[in-house]
Amino acid sequence: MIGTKITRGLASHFEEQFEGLYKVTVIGSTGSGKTTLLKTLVEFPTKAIEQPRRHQIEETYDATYTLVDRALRKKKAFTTVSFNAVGIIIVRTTFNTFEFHSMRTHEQLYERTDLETIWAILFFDSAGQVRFDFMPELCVRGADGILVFADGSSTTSIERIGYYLELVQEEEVRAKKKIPVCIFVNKADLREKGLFIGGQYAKMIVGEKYADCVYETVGITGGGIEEPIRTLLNDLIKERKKG
Ligand SMILES: Nc1nc2c(ncn2[C@@H]2O[C@H](COP(=O)(O)OP(=O)(O)OP(=O)(O)O)[C@@H](O)[C@H]2O)c(=O)[nH]1
Ligand SMILES: [Mg+2]
Repeated sequence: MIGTKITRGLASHFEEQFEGLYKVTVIGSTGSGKTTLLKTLVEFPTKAIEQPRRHQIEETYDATYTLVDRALRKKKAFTTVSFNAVGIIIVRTTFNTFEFHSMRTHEQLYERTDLETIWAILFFDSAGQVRFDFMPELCVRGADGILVFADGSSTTSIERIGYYLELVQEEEVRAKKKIPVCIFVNKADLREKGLFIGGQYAKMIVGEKYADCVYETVGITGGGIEEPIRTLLNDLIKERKKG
C-alpha cells in the first residue's frame, strides 16, 4: 500500500494528532487547472505523465475545451495523460494555520511540537480529456473525498460538473457511504478580463444538494482553497468515524 511506511511513522510519532491516510480524487475537464492547483501545494514530478498540450487539437475533439484566454494559447502548457498519485501531508498547527508537506519530507515533522491535527492525503490527479473518460471513473473508486474542477471561463466545462457528480453518486451507492465533495470553479482571476463566468452559474447547474460545495478558486496561486480544504479535511474525519 502506497505510503504505508510513512503513515506508520506518523502514527507512531503523533499518536494523538494523526488522523490517518485518505484518498482524495481530483476530477474535472481538461485544462480546468487540476494539476496546476496541486502543484501550488507541494512540488512533485510530472514529467512521465504530462505531455505538451496541443490546444487546437483539443478544441476540435474536446467540447469542454474552449480556451478563451488567448494568453494561455500561446503559453507552453501540458496535459495529464495518466493519473498521478501525489502524497501530501496536511497539518493544522496549534495556531490554526494549515501547512502542506510532501510525504518524502515526513521525518522533518517529527521534531515539531506545534502540530494539532495531521492528515496524510493521497491525491489522485486524473486526466481530464474526454478520450480518457475511463480515468476519473476508475479513480473515484474507493475515494474518501473528491475535488471536482471546472474551468470557470467555459460554460461547457462548468456544465460537465454534472457528469462528474454522477460518478460521485454512483460511487456513494457502490461504497454505501457519503463522499465529501468540493467543487472548484477555477480561474477566478480571469474575472478581471471579463472572462470568468463564476460560481453562481455552477450553483445553478449542480442544484441545491451541492450548491454549498461550490467555491471560486485561482489554481495558479492556490487562491480560495483554504476554506474548502478545511471543510473537506474535517468531513473526511467525520465520515471515517461514522464508517
Ligand atoms: N488564468 C488562470 N489559468 C489557470 C488557472 N489554473 C490553471 N490555469 C492554466 O490552465 C492551463 C491548464 O491547467 P492544468 O493544470 O494543466 O489543467 P488540468 O485540469 O490538469 O488538465 P488535464 O491534465 O488536461 O486534465 C494551464 O496553462 C494553467 O496555467 C487559474 O486559476 N487561472
Ligand atoms: Mg492535469
